[in-house]
Amino acid sequence: LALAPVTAPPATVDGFVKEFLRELNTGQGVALSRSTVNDQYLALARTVRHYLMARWLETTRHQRETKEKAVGYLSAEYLLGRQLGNALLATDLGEIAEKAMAACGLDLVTLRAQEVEPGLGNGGLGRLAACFVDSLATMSIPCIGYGIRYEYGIFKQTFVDGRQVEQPDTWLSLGEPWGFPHPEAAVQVDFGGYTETYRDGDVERTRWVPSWNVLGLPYNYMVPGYQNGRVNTLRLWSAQATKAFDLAIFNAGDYAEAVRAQTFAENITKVLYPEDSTPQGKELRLQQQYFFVACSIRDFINQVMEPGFDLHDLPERVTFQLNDTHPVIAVPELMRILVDEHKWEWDEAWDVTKRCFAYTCHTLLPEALEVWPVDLLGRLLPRHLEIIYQINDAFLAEVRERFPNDELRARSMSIVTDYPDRSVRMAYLATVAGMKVNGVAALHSQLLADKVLPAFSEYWPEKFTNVTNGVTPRRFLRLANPWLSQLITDALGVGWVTDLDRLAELEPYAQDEDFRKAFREAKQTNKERLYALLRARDGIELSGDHLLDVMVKRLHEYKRQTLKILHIVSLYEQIIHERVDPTTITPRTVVFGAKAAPGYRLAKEIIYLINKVGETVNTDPRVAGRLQIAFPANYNVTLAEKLIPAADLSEQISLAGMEASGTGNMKFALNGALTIGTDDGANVEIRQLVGDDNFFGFGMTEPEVAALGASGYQPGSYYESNPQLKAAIDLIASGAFSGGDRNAFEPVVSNLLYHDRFMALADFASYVDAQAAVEAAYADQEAWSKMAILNVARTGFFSSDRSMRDYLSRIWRA
Ligand code: 26Q
Repeated sequence: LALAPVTAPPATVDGFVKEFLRELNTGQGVALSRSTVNDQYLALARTVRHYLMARWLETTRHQRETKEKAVGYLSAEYLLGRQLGNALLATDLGEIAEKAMAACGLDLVTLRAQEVEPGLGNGGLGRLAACFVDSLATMSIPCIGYGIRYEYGIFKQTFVDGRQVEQPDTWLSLGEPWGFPHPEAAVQVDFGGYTETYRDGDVERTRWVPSWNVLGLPYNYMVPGYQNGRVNTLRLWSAQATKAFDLAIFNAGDYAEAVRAQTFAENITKVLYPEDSTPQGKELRLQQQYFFVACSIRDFINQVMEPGFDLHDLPERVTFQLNDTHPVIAVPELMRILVDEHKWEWDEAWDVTKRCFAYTCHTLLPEALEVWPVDLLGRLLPRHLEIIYQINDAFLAEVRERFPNDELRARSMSIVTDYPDRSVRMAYLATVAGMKVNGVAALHSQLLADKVLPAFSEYWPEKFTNVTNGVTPRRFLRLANPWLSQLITDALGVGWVTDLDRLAELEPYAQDEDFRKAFREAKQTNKERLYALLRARDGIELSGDHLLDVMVKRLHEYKRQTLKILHIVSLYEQIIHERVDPTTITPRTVVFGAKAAPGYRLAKEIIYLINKVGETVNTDPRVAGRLQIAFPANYNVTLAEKLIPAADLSEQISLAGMEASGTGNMKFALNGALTIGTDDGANVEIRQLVGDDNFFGFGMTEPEVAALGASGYQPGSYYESNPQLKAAIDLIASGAFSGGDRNAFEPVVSNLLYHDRFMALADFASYVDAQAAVEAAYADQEAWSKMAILNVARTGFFSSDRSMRDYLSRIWRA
């Protein structure tokens, strides 16, 4: 039998048309003349998939042959964004596809708009995972991304009378052309039950006797490198009922019970938890975590490694990178496999395990640190709980040996804590087990070591490192901003797409009048494209040649959308009370995008406030042409790709010491927006790189924040002593934005006046000054363009390719 190698269809317009029609006709059973846009989109996606397939098989074969060390990226979230555009770019088939569709009488842009993005993440952490797998594929580095195929991703946000209402995200309902199910590689995952000891020769061993199980069904997604012939794998797991489980019940004659059991199993991957901080200790969430991690470890050992592979070599073949603590249960799982199933000695197993994992922390907020109650863990994963205890005992014994008579220290480092309830601190487990621990920006890594895990960084100083986040220039510059990309390519050639440091060569162009003009034209084109989209998508009418001021990110008190709204209200108040000469005002359009966690009450009140302020401002003739506000619902990756390239001003205004890194900040700077920002997260590094003259910095520094907190912060004193601030808050409280209802915004107003945990009032004056500096700078368009171009030229550092090089040299190859 001749085994012909899998080959891609010919990369010609003709070849593409043939493949497309074959997909549509024989793949889907639809005639072109009778097909819907969705039929056409699906056929197009499957066509592009065919071009990738040969490369994917070749990548997998090559990997098996070379046995190169791989990265196993373990993440509960991947916020991928639309796939088609990226796949066309990676394969360089964009032009061919466009012509091929035209030959069929179809419009590629229309078909691309049909794709529903997989929103399998909440925000920054999930999008970071998607950028990282893109970079690894582009750099030809072996990586398998492991995660969860949620049936419902992040909810769809709608506004009803200005309030957020959530709708389920039915991303799979129109068909999903990018995922390949592999039922033959399904994995069983056990839960519950108890443990028991037994004699095995002359050793006593423990075994886990679980009480129920589910099946993990893998779906493969292709992760194409940028025009390099490489296609890595993203493997997302879907939960299914096991046959044995429901057969037994079926045979007992209880059909309804059997169906219920099936639903129970499939619940595990039903929906993404939409909280991205203050995690509730929900049992289903722990089930999700263990489910995907157990599937992934098993898959890597049994499917990815060659048969007969010696597990002692595992650390030479993989690093499992833990994307926050969500997958940390992988640590006791690997220990369980080695000790219980392979019957290794504890020390031998621990030596291998601790060389297989590294941990990335993404927060500083104490309430965002995951903690699992011992009774819950013990009920769901009794053997894992025992193993965690044993890891902790061995670790604390070591601590006590190194620091005798320092019980306070040992207790402060214990993985298991008794207060407020007996529970497991997952960040501590990850730190003890990981060979490295990293924060996601320089400032964050410093604070992580000094404030969150001080005892551990003292104990293992060499374990702690920083890797500043990055973003993929393919999606967020090349794809999202074709006009600026063309300008850059005209100046530098195409190499910058995979070598973003080359943007530095743009620096002299900031002095070039023609280049600046072309740069402004590109920005204008992006604004018009955005306004057309918002008109069609949301019925939002924006007009005029305004400064476009954008704040897009999850809604959180610490990110301080309220500070932004106070500034807007203040501008409005000054105009309507004729405190400013209207002709001196820089016309400004402010765009918000933000989802609130459904259970986060105050965040939802802030959304309501933004919408109501927008309604009032946008319909008040006194400010017409000077100030307008847009808050399109359901901010997601697809909208980000249109919004970010259009922005003039990027709002990065979190309280210093709270935002671990931010990655939106990087996307804006790379697209030539100037940042107004605090000294927080990666803003610090952006400011250093672009220079103080090209950055609008304001607000307290982290040490100043700490000092103010320690001295007893009183927001009321700022309200009393700053008339501009008082006027803004009073206007909100007066009912001016709520048809006279003085209670409408009471939760937000009283929180600001009496609590203000994130010190918005303390930074208000400084923020307003910085905004005035923005207006002055924007008045000189030539000078502004220079600053904007310098932002692009000096932020190549924030490519996620660079982040990957840092992970390689500091963690994966360390
Ligand atoms: C945990 C347990 C239970 C339920 C939900 C969660 C959960 C889910 C998502 C906790 C946190 C998240 C997401 C956190 C996140 O997105 N953090 C952001 O990570 C970015 C990438 O490093 C940073 O740039 C941001 O600063 C950080 O806020």
